[in-house]
Amino acid sequence: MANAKSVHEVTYDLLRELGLTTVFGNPGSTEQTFLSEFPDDFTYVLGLQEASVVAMADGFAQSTGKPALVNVHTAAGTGNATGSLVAAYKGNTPLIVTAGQQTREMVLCEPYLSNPDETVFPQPWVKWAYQPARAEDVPAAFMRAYVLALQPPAGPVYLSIPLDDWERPALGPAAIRTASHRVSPDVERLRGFAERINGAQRPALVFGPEVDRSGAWDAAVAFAEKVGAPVYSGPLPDRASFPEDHRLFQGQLPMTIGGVSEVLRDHDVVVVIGAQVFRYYPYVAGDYLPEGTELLQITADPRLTGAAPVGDSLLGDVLPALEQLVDMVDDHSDRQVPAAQASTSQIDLTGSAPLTADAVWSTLSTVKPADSPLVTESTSTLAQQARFLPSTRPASFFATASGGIGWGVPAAVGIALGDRARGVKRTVLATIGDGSFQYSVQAIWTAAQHRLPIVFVVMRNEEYSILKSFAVLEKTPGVPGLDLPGLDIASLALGFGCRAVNVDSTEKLAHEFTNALSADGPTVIVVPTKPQPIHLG
Ligand SMILES: Cc1ncc(C[n+]2csc(CCOP(=O)(O)OP(=O)(O)O)c2C)c(N)n1
Ligand SMILES: [Mg+2]
Repeated sequence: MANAKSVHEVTYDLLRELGLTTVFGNPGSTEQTFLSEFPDDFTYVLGLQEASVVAMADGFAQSTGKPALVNVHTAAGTGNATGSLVAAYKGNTPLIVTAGQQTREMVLCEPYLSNPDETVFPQPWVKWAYQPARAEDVPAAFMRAYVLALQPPAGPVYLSIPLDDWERPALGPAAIRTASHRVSPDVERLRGFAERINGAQRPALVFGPEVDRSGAWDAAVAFAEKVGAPVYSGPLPDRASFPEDHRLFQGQLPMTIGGVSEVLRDHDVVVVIGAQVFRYYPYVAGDYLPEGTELLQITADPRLTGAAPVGDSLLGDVLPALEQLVDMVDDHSDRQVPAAQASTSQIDLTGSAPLTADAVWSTLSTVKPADSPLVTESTSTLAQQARFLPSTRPASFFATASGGIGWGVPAAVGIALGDRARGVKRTVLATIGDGSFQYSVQAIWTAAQHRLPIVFVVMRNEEYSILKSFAVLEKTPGVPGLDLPGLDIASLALGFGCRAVNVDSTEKLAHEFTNALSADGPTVIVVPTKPQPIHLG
């Protein structure tokens, strides 16, 4: 055993084989034994707080379509990371999150900065949490973590590794394994679904984030066109899954039980593909489905088949499901589908500050390059985004899957890093509320250090605007803590090393946005905006 490789060497060999050569992290004393002798062909992406570290890795994995590797500091770092883990779990992002642990010699007596109950702490937001029973098991534990992270439904996994494991002799080279990334649907049941779709008079389709994630955008279009049915997006999507300028597209379903039921009233069969039934948010009572409407669901996630309150479900990856289903359904491509009702609300394009949400989004629609992906976390202006900047391409729309804010800024950074890693040149547009901008603000430092092509447009309405609309819905006057005075966001951005500019008119917004497109690094554009009250019921 004198010349045996160390656990450190064998693990790095394995990570290299698996293509996991980018480590997103924030280091501590318990991680330095892993990071020691960091190989030249690996990249360490430093995030200044763990919420940013994990959400950057999430964006990176979503851009590259591959798992990403994270390293955080024992219990304290895991705690900071947890909000972002929730989003990765809900968004089916394959992440291998590692954390250091105090040395095995001392761990029983709970030294400073140890991670007791290390496999319990990240639950339930990881698919698997493990601390190897022996140092020699570390490489194989990584292999198992990789397989589990990718296997449907994909998601984060967690490894806690005692700091003294890395220098121990390894058992030998790690066994490299593969596992399937897709689980095919049961064909018999798919045929049954096809028959019910063929028997429908007025079917409707609802597509959700799994469609885009599984590369099924074109398959969804082909299926919808053959069925000749109106298409909705599930509520609060974290990815767009259908061209939102397509003649069949009707918009997003409402976020409430009552609202969804109302919209689906005229349909006899509703087919939900790659989405939860449904991602409800405010409680507005009603029937889950209108009388006489049947619901069919196809998803790769057994939690979502379980959570559906109504309907019949089929478990399986949506790409093979759509590819098979399209050959099983009758051709109704000539069925008349009325175009979506365009919003009739008046557009307020007030040209000087504070700008309306309409003015900001319509201006962005005139200057955003067609290939720029949109990352959005501007909670009170979802309607303006849908109206002025619909998604028309795959892998071009990203939002938090959990509803926790503080995901958008670091995710935009990760997406830009992922684009660069796979050789794609495009500028990321991140539209962020002034409240949401603060939660993981330090991610913009990473963007500046890597000179990433990102334009952050921060809507400075000086409040948590959506929560004021919730106060109306919930009839809760007098809630404190909803105003945000005294934040100089451009100065913050400058302090983190970004270009930053305040704009006070639509012309200046357009001008600065265009300048930012050719800048060598990220720009933060701060736009004073009028609060945007919305009707949530
Ligand atoms: C981690 C987290 N904390 C708190 C909330 C509750 N919350 C939802 S929206 C919101 C305010 C968002 O404000 P801003 O980004 O300024 O957008 P606006 O509503 O003003 O458009 C808050 C605090 C949340 N969703 N996630
Ligand atoms: Mg705000």
